[in-house]
Amino acid sequence: MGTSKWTLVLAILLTLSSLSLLGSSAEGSHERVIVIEAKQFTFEPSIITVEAGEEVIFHVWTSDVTHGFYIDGTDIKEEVKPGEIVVVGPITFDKPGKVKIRCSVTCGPLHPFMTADVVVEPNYTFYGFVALTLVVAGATLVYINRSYKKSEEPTEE
Ligand SMILES: [Cu+2]
Repeated sequence: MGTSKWTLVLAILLTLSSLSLLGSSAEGSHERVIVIEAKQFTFEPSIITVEAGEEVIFHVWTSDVTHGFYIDGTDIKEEVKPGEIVVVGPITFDKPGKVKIRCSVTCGPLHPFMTADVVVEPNYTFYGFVALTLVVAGATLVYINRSYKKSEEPTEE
């Protein structure tokens, strides 16, 4: 009796965790393409919002002179020449927060100010799945425990 109880609990937990894994990987498996225009002395868009763990690919092009595309804290440093589209990535930003993109090719007097921000937001979908899994698992345990206690109560014959 005791063994089958725990087998059932284990089966439920496994099902739930694989479901949440499926959910989170489905969320992260598509690569998002973000097109960025470099021009004196800005990137367009200059604020790029991504989700933590999301896979993104940058397509960078320039509408005037040669620019650079450097992502702070990474070894990604590309040169973007007129008439070219430079594909950067796939790259994932794991830590919520802000990451700077900088022009790494001197392109004019305001070159040092040519930056963009990647705003990395927490992966709410993933945390939602984890929370849901825990709540359902907890409720299931309580329920199973109760129904077994009932059935183990001595019955009068
Ligand atoms: Cu530049």
